[in-house]
Amino acid sequence: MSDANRFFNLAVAQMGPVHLRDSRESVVKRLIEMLREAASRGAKMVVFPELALTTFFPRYWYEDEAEVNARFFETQMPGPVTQPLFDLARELGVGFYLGYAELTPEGRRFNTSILVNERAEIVAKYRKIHLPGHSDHKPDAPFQHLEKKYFEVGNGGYVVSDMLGTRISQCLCNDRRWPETYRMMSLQSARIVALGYNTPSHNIHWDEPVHLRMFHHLLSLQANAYQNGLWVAAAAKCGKEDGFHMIGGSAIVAPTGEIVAQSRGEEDEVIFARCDLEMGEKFLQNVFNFAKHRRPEHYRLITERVGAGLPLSPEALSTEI
Ligand code: ING
Repeated sequence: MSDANRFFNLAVAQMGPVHLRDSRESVVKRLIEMLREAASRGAKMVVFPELALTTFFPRYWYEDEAEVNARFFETQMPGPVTQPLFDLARELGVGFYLGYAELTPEGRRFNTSILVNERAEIVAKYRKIHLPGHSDHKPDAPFQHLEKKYFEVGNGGYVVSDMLGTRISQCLCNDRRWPETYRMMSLQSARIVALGYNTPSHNIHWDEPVHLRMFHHLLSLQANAYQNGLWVAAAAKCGKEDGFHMIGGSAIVAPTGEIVAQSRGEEDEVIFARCDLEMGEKFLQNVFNFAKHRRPEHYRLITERVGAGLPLSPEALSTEI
């Protein structure tokens, strides 16, 4: 692999809070600033957060679905407000990942992200598969987490695209906690995974110690980057949105599992790494040589069962009988 193709300059653009009162125009202005900064540092691609254009609205219960759709969802991508971001990306020759709420012409709603190449063409669209939270109103909770109310489960699977001289895939927030997400990508020979997230620091379901939010966020990125020979770039939207705090910790993680760049604060912040795309190979040729070492005949339950059930009998588990 020539040096030109071997090294990939990757940026993550963390966003500070987006408040209910913030216009999409003001948000796009912030994204453009960070795109410029990333390009000035030679980035080939910039990763923006999940639901980057609005506040994390699943924290609110709305009776009126039409109001939610009008206020928080995009019917066009790019649309009039986001077009300037695409135009600048094309001018600078920089690709990007962007998370947003998608409303289809048929009225279907998804928590969506896109991968855009250096010509500002949308190469791939991803619709979030692991939707956390609930769909019912929890009036006693300090805030809601209504992704199961406002979004459908994604219907496009995990796509890996040849773009920007390598193979890139994408997911969203809660997906990063599930090993199946990354395995689906590494079995398709992805080299880089881009993801955005909005992670409340407070757990509304039980009194989880707050330090665990950051620990589990980074653990999920590091373990799965290592176990799949992937570079993982994660962009937070964080800080206090109308008083509701979300964790920062945007990071770029190497296939070694090591964090090579991490945000310091909880405002708009660009972090950067020069990714050696050959690094993953070392692990995928040896420790995690899937073709040599994986044994799917022993993994059947992973796709056959949804929830945990009773143990299987030795006969059912045996590949001999
Ligand atoms: N947010 C959170 C996330 O997965 C969450 C929700 C936090 C679920 C912690 C479980 C534990 O990071 C989104 N948007 O998925």
